[in-house]
Amino acid sequence: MNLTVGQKAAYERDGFLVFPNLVSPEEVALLRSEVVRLRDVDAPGVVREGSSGAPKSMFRLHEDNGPGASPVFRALSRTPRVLGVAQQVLGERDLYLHHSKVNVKAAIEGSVWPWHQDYGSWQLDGIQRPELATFAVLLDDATELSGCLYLLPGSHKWGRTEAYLDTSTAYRLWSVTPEDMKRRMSESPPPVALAGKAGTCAIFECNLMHASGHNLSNNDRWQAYFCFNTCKNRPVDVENPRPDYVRSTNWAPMQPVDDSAVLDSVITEVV
Ligand SMILES: O=C(O)CCC(=O)C(=O)O
Repeated sequence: MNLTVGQKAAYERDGFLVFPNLVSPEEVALLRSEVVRLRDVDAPGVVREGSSGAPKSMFRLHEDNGPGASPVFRALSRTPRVLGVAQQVLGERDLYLHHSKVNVKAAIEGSVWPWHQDYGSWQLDGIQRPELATFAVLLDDATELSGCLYLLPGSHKWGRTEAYLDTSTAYRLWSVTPEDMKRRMSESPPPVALAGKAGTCAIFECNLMHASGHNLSNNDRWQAYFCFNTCKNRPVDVENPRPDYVRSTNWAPMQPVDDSAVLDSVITEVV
């Protein structure tokens, strides 16, 4: 899938692009069945929250080994629609996934993601330059009530903003302080809600401010994320690196597959 000149200019200006209906209803159904298959797996890459112990995040779906491995998510991450778009916005052919995950924002209980830049965490992983992009896939119809993602247009141009470790949510997150965000937002265009039908996708720059609210609806809000880095920007060694499921050490360039590979993928036994 080739981005148009207009799309490339919009990514440069706003820091994100949205693609309605990029993933078909049949593909969404298959991806959702994978989330159901994997959500009870007891793996280090599953972060739970709430009285139900529902997963908040399930990591490392894209590899071909490990308890959370999914051939369907792996295939999707390598299609021209996903890998190809990431290659174009990052201007590099050789990419790998720093991590992949599904955020399962459970009905009523699924909680907030404070305003943050992904590079706030990834810099601490030893990644030297903000040359990453995150590809998001809506696996439900996402609404403002169900805690859809918000993107702040143009905020990637601010560069790195000082982050603090917010420990108030199930997933400890390097976030931007409320004071900084209030000041920044008073000078910025309004946030854009990534609300829409299941199968809608977006790609956003790693310094783009984004956040989402609590899920007050009676439906879960499931969303997949593929976080692409360029192979030449792989992290340098750091003391006490985060686990492999969130800071991948598989830096081999991803090999593309056809778009049809998602529906063609079969569940094979994983090691
Ligand atoms: O899924 C969400 O609502 C937000 C996730 C997010 O911002 C992140 O994982 O960095």
